Amino acid sequence: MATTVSDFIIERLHEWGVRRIYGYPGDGINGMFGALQRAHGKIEFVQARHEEMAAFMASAHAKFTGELGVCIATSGPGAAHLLTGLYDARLDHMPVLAIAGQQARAALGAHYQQELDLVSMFKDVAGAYVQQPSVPAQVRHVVDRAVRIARSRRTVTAMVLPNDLQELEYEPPARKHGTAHSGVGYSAPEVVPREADLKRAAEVLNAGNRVAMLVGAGAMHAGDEVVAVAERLHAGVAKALLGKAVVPDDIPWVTGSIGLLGTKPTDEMMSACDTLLMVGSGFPYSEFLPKEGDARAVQIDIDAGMLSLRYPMEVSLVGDSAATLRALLPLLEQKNATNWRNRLIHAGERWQRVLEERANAATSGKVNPQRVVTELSPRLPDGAIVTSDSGSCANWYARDLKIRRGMMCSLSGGLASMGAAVPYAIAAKFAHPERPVIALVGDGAMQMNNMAELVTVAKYWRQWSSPRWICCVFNNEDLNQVTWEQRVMQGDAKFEASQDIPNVPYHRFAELVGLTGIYVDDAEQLGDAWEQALASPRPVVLEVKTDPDVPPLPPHVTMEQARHFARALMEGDPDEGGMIANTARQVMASVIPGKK
Ligand SMILES: Cc1ncc(C[n+]2csc(CCOP(=O)(O)OP(=O)(O)O)c2C)c(N)n1
Ligand SMILES: [Mg+2]
Repeated sequence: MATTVSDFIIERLHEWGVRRIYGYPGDGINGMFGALQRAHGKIEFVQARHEEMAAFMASAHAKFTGELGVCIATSGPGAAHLLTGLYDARLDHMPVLAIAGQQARAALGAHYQQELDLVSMFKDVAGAYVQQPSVPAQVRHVVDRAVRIARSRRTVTAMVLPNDLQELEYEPPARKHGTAHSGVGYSAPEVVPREADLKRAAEVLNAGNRVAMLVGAGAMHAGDEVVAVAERLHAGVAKALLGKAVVPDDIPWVTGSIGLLGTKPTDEMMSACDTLLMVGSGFPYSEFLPKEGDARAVQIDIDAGMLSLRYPMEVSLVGDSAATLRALLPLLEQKNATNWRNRLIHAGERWQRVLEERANAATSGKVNPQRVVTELSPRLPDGAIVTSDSGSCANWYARDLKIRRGMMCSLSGGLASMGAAVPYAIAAKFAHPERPVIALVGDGAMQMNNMAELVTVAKYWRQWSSPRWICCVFNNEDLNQVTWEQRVMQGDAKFEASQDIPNVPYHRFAELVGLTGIYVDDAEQLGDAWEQALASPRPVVLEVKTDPDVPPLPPHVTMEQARHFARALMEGDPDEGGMIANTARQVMASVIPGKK
């Protein structure tokens, strides 16, 4: 049988190193699925329940492997479903290729069934490269450029394939005018700034007495270099949400997360430092960085577009984080900032006591959600991968989960989309089947789409070399993160019509689809439940009945936020009683550790 355009594309993607594609079929993309089948597993196809989930999986594949993530969907609705997952990859700078079907070339422009203008639709999310080839000889360079551009710019690209084109016989481009002759292959350069710029950066850093570092996902492969530079500068290290796994939390001068989901030691460090070194982070909220002018600052980023954006930098270095830190190190003088270091270490110890108090504070009948994570943290097996959804659990993930060396973790950062934790955890397991994988998920996010992806886990888990895969559901019958945002940011009482969500027995749903379900409604059972889940011979849904009245407090509560909260109470919040008692306990734990 002649090689079709689709056979050629699959073969070419294989040459590019693609070994797995996430997606969902449909008649707009059947040619490609036929070719996938004929390739006899050279590229594995993983079937998600929904194309958005397939795109989240592709994004997570890129995050957990450093490789290109690939997702595939049919024309019209399938392609449209991909968008949110693709935006997740785009905003977190992940290389992802989307392959979408399209109606036959002769029907295009005819208001045909399932005909959308997909090139225009993808133009924003995959603006770096989106093409709809119209003849076989065009396909080779479209594949090559789509992959090379996605990888080199760490972004999303898209290929839209008319269904009749997919089935045509493949033709290489003829040697004549008006054709392109492309090849396979890309290796990332090691980008290091010029010596003169490194020296300018070193001068700023050497002059400081109280250095703060902020590291993000761009420093993920530079953990050792971050530690070496921090030791030389006697700096403290804060971590942006996506940079949580860059350095372990058991280092006493690692101050933890930053921002609304941040820690008090980070907040203190950022307001007291005289020098800031930011590495591989696009952390968005400038108000959590030093006040403009209070600190001299240096930033390292591989993407010049992300430089000097959140804080006016004195020296902006374009470079790979690991290579640039290595080049910088010999230019840095050993500091002896013992007071600064001790101040950070003491702040860290105080904060740890606050977190413990907050997690152990009594709640009104239901489980304190912080405790779910503080009980997991010390039980995390080596090499575990943790994902979190967007919702109040992201607060506990950011603050209470202690990452050790060799672990990985991620979430939908820039897009902060609900519904990413389970598809992320599925992609993590496909990429690293031997590692334990744990997803932390709110009940709203379960209902939105994560529940359906449990069916995907049930379909595939027997293929994984280790079955250890856990989805922990925080069942608070509330869209809690937003309920608190409405109270604290807007001063509005809880709007039950928009915030209450139905109670669903997630653990029983798990059993229904063939997984193990565990239910916990008493904090004292949490430790055993985690141990049981981690030892389970099949994947587990651990459902915990958590208290929605525990406030996900920012590191410091501003007067304006306190006023809004008071106004929400005066408006008559339906959860007033539990909320006031819990908030008081949580705030007291921060003000005077030891007093409840
Ligand atoms: C796709 C999407 N829709 C809406 C939001 C806004 N949002 C952020 S968190 C949240 C509530 C999540 O509720 P749940 O999953 O139950 O977690 P909880 O906060 O209750 O722990 C909402 C609605 C979002 N981030 N993403
Ligand atoms: Mg909830």
